[in-house]
Amino acid sequence: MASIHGQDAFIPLQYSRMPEQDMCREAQAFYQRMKTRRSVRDFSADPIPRAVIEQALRTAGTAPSGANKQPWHFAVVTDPAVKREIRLAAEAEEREFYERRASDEWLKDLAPLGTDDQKPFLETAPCLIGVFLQKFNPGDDGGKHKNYYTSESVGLATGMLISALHLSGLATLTHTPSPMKFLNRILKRPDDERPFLLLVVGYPAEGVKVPNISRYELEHTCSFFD
Ligand code: IYR
Repeated sequence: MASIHGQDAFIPLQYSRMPEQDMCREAQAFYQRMKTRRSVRDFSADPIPRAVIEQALRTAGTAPSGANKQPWHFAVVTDPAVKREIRLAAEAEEREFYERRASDEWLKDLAPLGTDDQKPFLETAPCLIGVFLQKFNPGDDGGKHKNYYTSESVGLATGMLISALHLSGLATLTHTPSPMKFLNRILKRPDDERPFLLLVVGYPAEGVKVPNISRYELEHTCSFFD
């Protein structure tokens, strides 16, 4: 068989077919667990296990990516001083957003969420994960090579990260202060990386409430060509 760097180019897939009954049960069980995931904006200050974060990041790293370039970087923050710096920078941007940049329509769409320019959760939550997108990679020659389908790849990895954290018993908020270039400075990432989003991670605050919103039925989001 062809080999690269002394390794087989292809290896057998680890896979065994499941009985249909088990497939349906697994699909149903996964949905039942995933549908309880909600974005949370009020976090407990209790610390969370580092091992859970690391394992969830490994899961994120199994996402498919363009040409397997894995064009992501995750900056994990638990240092209170760094969290504070991020909060202050994010709130400055959000003030601009709520007072000037956001259109009336956008503000109307956000009203049910009850959000404003105050982001105390950026300090309260025990962990923030800055997700960065790498448009380029150094490659084996140390040059500057373009990555492929980077938004899709990083979006997929982030979705898997959120799922892994949720199934491990942690709450998350996908936060997108805009613009968030300040994250490059604070988290010491190179200029050609794009801050993709800021994931807030922790236990939900005791008795936290979430917006009373619902998800579309399949009829609304899917079409079938059987
Ligand atoms: N970044 C702002 C506004 C905001 C925008 C969207 I789209 C949301 O789904 C939620 C919030 C903020 O975090 O308040």
